[in-house]
Amino acid sequence: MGIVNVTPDSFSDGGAHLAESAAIAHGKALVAAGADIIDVGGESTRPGARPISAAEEQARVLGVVKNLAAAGVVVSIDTLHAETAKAAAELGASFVNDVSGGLADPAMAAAVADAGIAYVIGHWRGTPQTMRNYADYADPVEEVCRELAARAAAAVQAGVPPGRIVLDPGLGFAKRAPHNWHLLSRLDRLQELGHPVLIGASRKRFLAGLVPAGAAPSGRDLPTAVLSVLAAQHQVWGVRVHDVEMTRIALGTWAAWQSAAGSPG
Ligand code: PMM
Repeated sequence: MGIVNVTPDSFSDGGAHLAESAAIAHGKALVAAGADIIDVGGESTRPGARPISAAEEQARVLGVVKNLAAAGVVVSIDTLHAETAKAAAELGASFVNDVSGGLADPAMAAAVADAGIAYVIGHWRGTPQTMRNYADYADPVEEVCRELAARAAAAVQAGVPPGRIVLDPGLGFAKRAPHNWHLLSRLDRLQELGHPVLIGASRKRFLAGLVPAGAAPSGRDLPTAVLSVLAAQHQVWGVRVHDVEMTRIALGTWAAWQSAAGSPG
């Protein structure tokens, strides 16, 4: 899943694709680089980000969704707003990616059910403004699994078929670095919830300690690619990344190793 943030303020690539034409071109370039899905978002959810209205968000993203879907791209709409999810689905989006798992907008799950598309349910606590205060876990893996299972059950209750639900542990959302690493080390536990798992580690702050001090967020693409291979080895359904080309090279390297294993050469 390649990321197109049509935002002025995302931590990782804010402002780079704010013009509609630039965002569309970037989405197409990510497909050419090997992305299967393009995730289009108009609202930054980094800690402390300013919330925006559904109308402001739609002005940023709907033209991008419409153009990419019309070009045959599988589009995911990254939104907290049910109204934006509905509008994007009408324009051809195939997935709603809601990092709040339906907590931000109580109308979200029903909107996804009505639209008949797939639903990526992320784990978070609080809001981007308050989530730092909720990064407190006795057992991060069990607590995230329990809370994600509850969000999935609420979505099913609202009419989303279980087979259309993808779960995402929400790395960095109300989580400190050790929480993220614990979750990555127990992907098997997340998978036991019975849904495909999506991982969004790309360029996140918990990777900063692995690269030279002061490196730009894009300097975290190498540890992101390594994580993508490790996640693939654990049979995750998808990885949400900025640098699709590097991810494809990393996954291709792993696949070459895999395909040689067990063959006589
Ligand atoms: N992270 C961000 C935004 N959307 N969606 C999913 N499903 N999972 C994530 O981890 C996730 C997300 C924040 O990162 P960005 O600002 O680089 O897009």
